[in-house]
Amino acid sequence: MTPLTTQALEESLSSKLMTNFGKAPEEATEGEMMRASALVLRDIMAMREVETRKRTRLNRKKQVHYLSMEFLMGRSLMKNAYNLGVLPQLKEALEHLGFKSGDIFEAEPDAALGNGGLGRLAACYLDSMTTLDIPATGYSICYELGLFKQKIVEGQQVELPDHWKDLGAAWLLPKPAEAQRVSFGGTIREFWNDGHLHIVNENATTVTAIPYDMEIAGYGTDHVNVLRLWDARPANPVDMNLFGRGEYLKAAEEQAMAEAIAKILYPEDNHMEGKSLRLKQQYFFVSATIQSICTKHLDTYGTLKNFHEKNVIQINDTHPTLVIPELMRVFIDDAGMNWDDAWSITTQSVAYTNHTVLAEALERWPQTLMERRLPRIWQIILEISNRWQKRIEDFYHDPAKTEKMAIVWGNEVRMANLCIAGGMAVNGVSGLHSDILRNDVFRDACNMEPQKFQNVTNGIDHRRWLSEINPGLDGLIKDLTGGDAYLSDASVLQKLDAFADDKTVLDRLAEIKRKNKELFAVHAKRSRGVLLNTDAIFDVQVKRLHEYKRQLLNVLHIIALYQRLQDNPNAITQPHTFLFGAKAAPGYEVAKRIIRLINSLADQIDHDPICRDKLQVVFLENYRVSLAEVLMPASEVSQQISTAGKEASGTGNMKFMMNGALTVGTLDGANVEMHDVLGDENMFLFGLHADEVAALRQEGYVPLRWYNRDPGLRQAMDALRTGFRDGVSYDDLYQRLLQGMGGSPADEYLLLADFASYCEAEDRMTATYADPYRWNQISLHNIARSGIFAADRAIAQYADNIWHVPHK
Ligand code: 26W
Repeated sequence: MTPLTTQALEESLSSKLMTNFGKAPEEATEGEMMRASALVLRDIMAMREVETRKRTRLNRKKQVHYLSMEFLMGRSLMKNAYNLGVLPQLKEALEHLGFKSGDIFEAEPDAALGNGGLGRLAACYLDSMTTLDIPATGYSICYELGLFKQKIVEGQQVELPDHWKDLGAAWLLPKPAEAQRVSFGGTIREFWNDGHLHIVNENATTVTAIPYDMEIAGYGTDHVNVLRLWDARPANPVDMNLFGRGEYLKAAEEQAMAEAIAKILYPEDNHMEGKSLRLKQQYFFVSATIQSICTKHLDTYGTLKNFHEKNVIQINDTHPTLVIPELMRVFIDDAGMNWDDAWSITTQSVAYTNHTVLAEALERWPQTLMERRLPRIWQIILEISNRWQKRIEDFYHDPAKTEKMAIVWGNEVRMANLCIAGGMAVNGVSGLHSDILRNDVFRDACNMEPQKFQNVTNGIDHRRWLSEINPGLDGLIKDLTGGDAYLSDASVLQKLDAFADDKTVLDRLAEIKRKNKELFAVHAKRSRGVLLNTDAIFDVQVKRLHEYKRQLLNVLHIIALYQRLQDNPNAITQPHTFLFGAKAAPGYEVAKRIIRLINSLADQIDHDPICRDKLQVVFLENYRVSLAEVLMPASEVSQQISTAGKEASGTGNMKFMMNGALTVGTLDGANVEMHDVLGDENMFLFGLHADEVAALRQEGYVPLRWYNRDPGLRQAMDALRTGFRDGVSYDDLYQRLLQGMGGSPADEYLLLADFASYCEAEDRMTATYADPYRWNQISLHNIARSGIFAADRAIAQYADNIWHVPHK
């Protein structure tokens, strides 16, 4: 690796500023300096990328293609400098040129090309695949607007557009020579020639896909991979015939359709809407990607017959499912293969990861939409579906099973079933979740092809989520474990367990947390004007807002605490600050009401002198990757309180754990594996287990019974109806829990059933906090045992068990 000196960086920065912005360092804005820094690092990575590609080609290595509609990258400047081993030098160079390096890092916008867990996972995995020297490429859409920015106005969420590219495009390397053409609509004509059936798509609308590559540097390696983001352009800028006839609008139509494709990221998380534009986005990026992979493969090998030996396509949930019929299309229509050969290669190339069991999130597309927008793809899907159905019938001889497992049924295309039929592997993202897939959601398919079903528990990039964002803790770990080995082998963290009775170590740990809390308080004051009490427990729930994640349960408990305080001003001895951060999908009304409720409650508590220095609630606006990066190191309590069986894994839970926060949680998703390594004594478990949830639903859950039985619960619930000092009533939420509304059952996510148990867990947690020695001990155990949640471990499992590619 080429060590880059401070002086060399200074010179490169000055020259980039000059050539790109025509400015000397003293004239440049922070934004310009941030872009110049990106360009300097991009140059280094581009050179290494070329070398990496050469090695891959020369050694005929198998490649991984990771397809995802979302990559929630966040900021890249500090991350890339860190991985390239030049972070200290870059900071110094920036200071020498008259800038505060912190301000330059802050000037970078988050690349928010994702909603939440699924998108952030893809970003962490790019880092690990690269660090483990796996030849891998990520593929997605180069959205013009990332996930909306959230403003809170009078307690309510307002969405603003996120023009991330204004500065963020500095990372993007356009590769127009590798553009692809993607066809929509038109009609299919079949004809025989030279004894072959030929299929052509006529009168289709063509969109050009232009790749923009974002370089990904690994840690401790020269290996560089890329994230390829496709932008959409009209293939024919204007229809000159129409234009000549004066039909200007019509002439521009194709252009508008093309440009709409890469305009926005859909902000729905865990809720499927059958929007035609979304389907176009999916096919657009899938088709461009498959053509790009096949072109490169042909360049190297001259045939597609060995495609599966040299490529594996991992799809992040069902959003890129169309890779299956698209591969078939290329193999059959373009390469002239017969169906059986094409199917054999396809089904040995594609692997599918499922990330949710929520029924409303499972993708189903109307047949008519497929037929009209993607006529050739529809033909292929129908053929796959017919053959699959025959297999099910031969295996089960049971119409009920056929109906459940069918791909095309009731005028819909079910994407998950298409993935199961056309993929070589199906995996869930935590032990519990994979069990639920095998025994419940995909039970019949699993019974037919058990070898396909696997588990790979999620992981996070511990270099970003620990070392980079928590330098204090990073320093302690390096001191205690004797160096930086833990950066490339997270299991080294286990060594920390040996210091659980070492008072000086525990004191240092406490001191690091205290400093991080203060840093966060400064950040909150500066960015939002909120004053945080750093003597209080920082009790945090940050994640997308969804009913199954039960932010409302957290709220009910806080209301109960507040009411306790009303009855007895000495009821709280330990100051407690509850922090929330969450974006709601813009069309998800209930989620938006819950945000408003949190803000109403925060305002009430803020204005009640009884709560001073005792109780505080803060809603953090615009929760995003870069906010999480300051919040995680400062957090003491991690709220992971979803209804058991609903959170596929969770990854925020892992970030908190690595930064020494203690978890209050249900036995759901990866919390189960967390509990396996921590035991009851090192986390605060509560609530029904997944099987008990199922049983309670089975016998008929009546939340009113819990309401009637528990006066504390009743009082907290009733406060929803009356509301708080701003006069807003939350009777709608109250009714939703007790009565159910608009077809959804009363208290669908069992908040009332878990309320008492949750309050009790929070009490246990607060009592433990009163014993700092014990608390810090638990915190240390959490950090020590978090190594299993490193993305490196997860990627090694994908590589060994699903992709069959070698790795470092
Ligand atoms: C079609 C609309 C839509 C959009 C996004 C449906 C489903 C999704 C995602 C699959 C939702 C998601 O992000 N799931 C989360 O994935 C994480 C990574 O595996 C898990 O840790 C979370 O538990 C899961 O909710």
